[in-house]
Amino acid sequence: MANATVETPLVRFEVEDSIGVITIDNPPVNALGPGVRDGIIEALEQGASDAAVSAMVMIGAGRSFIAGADIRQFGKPRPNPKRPVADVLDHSPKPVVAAIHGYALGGGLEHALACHYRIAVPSAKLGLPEVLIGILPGGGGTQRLPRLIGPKAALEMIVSGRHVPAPEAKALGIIDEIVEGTDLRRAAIAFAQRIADRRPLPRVRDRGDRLAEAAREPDLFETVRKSIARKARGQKAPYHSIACVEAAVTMPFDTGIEMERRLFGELENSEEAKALRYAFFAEREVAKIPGLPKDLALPEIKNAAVVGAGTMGGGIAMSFADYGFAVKLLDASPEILRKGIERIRDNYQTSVKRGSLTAADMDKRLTLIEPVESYEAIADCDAVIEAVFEEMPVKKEVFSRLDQVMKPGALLFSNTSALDIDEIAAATTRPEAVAGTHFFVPANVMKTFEVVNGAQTSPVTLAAAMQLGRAIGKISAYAGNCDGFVANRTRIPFNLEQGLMVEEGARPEQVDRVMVEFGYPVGPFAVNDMSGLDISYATRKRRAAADPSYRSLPITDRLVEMGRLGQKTGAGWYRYRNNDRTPIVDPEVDAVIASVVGELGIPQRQFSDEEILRRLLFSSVNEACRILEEGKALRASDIDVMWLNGFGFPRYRGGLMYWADGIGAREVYNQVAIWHQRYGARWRPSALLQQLAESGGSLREAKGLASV
Ligand code: 3H9
Repeated sequence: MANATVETPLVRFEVEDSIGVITIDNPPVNALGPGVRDGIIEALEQGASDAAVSAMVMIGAGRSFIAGADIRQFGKPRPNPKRPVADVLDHSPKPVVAAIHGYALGGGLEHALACHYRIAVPSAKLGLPEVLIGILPGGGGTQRLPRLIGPKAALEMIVSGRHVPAPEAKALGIIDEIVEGTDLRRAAIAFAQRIADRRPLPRVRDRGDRLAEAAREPDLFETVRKSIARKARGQKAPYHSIACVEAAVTMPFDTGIEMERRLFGELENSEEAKALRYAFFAEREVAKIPGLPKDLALPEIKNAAVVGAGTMGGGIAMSFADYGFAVKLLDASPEILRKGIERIRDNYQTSVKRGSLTAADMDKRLTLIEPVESYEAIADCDAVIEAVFEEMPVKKEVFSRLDQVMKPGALLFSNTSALDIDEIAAATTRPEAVAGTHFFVPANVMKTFEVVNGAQTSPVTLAAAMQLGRAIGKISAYAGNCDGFVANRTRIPFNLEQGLMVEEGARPEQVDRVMVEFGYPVGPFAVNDMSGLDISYATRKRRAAADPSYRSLPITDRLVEMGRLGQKTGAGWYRYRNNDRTPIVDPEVDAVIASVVGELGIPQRQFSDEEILRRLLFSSVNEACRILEEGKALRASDIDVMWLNGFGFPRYRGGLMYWADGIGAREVYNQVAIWHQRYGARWRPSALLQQLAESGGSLREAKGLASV
């Protein structure tokens, strides 16, 4: 019989069949916001003092156990709970069982680790993802997890921040029991009754057995530090986390906890943590399109089709298959289709060899991709994504064909990266069903998914495209229709300045070094070599033909004309040895640069690292402001999300606009204005940038004027 004894809005305590059930009810994800911890402590005290209670259960209401501390509270003054919940649990005279469904993350998992037992439904996910927001598990996680599962497995979880599925958590020893069936609460009460009388109470803090593993692997911590050196460059959180786990092995529990608390305090307001928190919320905000009715009934997309079996089309088809969707891959040429499927198989096989995919999963995914040769074969698909050659007449022909064959209600998407979506839509009799869905390269890997809203795109089509991106694991972001849309349009000035600085005397390897030191995984010239210099060559020719004032890049063009297309030909901006992707500085490139600048009579000078960084990024900031001013993007933070997930911008710097905001709109504007004087029209400051500079406004909070 249930008889409620304590009631706070956020935490409930009820006694049922002699078990005290503590329910955390703080929607949407039961984050440990203000009041939640105190509520839990009150409930634990209530349970401890109630003679009718023999054991307790901690469970989450709604869709999750506890997703962690309330991230919105970090960096702000906040009341501390009366005592750490874990201390109260450690001193509890009665056993407490954590009953986990949905997510037990960060502080949520740390609460569970301080409980005496943990059970979970099979679909639950557990993790300590603090490192992903620039902090470390500050609620005892770095001390308890290694004691429970051994330092090696704990390090892997804490340093990666990954979500561990319940069955794996059981195998690791985090979970005591997996609960089948639908009633977790009932199962938890039954479990609590079973263990109610067992003594001593199993406290993770008292365990030492698994820590001994570290002695058998004396290099463990150093090896992990080395293994993350490249990825964690410029960041403190991963290293502080490792230091804490090391403390778990070398120090008494309470000393380890003190160290964890101290290092957590150091990280909470670090620049890296602030930037990563911003990125976390920006990635949630980007899903929201103001003005779209919330209750739109969206068509269900059960099967999709991709037109064009080239590299891009193949990557898009893989994106669907990777998320369990059946997809038809259409190409009129049987030869291209055969090669396309082969390329997909090769890609999957590489993943199998690397160990990131099982052979069985590869087979499953391959069977989801059905090659077809006729438009009629895709007519009944719910959505189709065109990924043919990037030329307007070709796109129009495809859309006119799609218009003839596709069933009513089908969504027609174009993967164009720059072309006018309205002109493409005009090739159909149903422009309301047409939108752009721009994937980045490689399509199956990159997360940015730009959804381009045409003048006639209906709200349902727009919302369905956004939803589709999320369904295949992408981060959907709104873009208005303009040449290059939002992501590429903000990136084009960067690419131009990169080429021009080399004409003026900067070395490609200097530019690459500056950007790698800034935090990019690879420098922009090395990236050009990876993607192939010939790709941008075609785009440049198209733009030059359309716009007589277009500034071409004669050095790059010369390299292409010499057959130096990048890694695929063994030479581009750099030289490459057989089967080795390490760029080697090549005197032949120096000769090309010298000859082109000699012909054009461009004076040469030295560049400081700072000038290179600012010239590349400020040009993009200025363009981003112009895009916002035109209402083609909704928010500056959306642009940051695109740069983080599409262009490799270092996440711990928050994104293009966040980074520039750290310098300040005034300083950015002043520099842009100076370069406008020196270099001419392409540096004309955007009106929005000027306005923000004058008003002291925030770049990262800038909003576009679009209304959907
Ligand atoms: C921590 O625990 C520190 C401790 O070690 C020690 C401290 C002393 N706080 O992502 P969604 C919001 S650090 C505040 O769209 P999903 C989110 O903003 C924390 N808000 O749903 C969104 O709000 P809105 C460690 C949060 O189903 C709404 O909830 N934990 C938090 O795709 C729905 O979120 C983490 O880092 C939070 N902790 O994914 C976990 N979590 O509707 C962070 C979510 O206004 N969270 N919100 O836009 C996640 O990874 C995902 O949200 C989760 C659900 C996987 C849980």
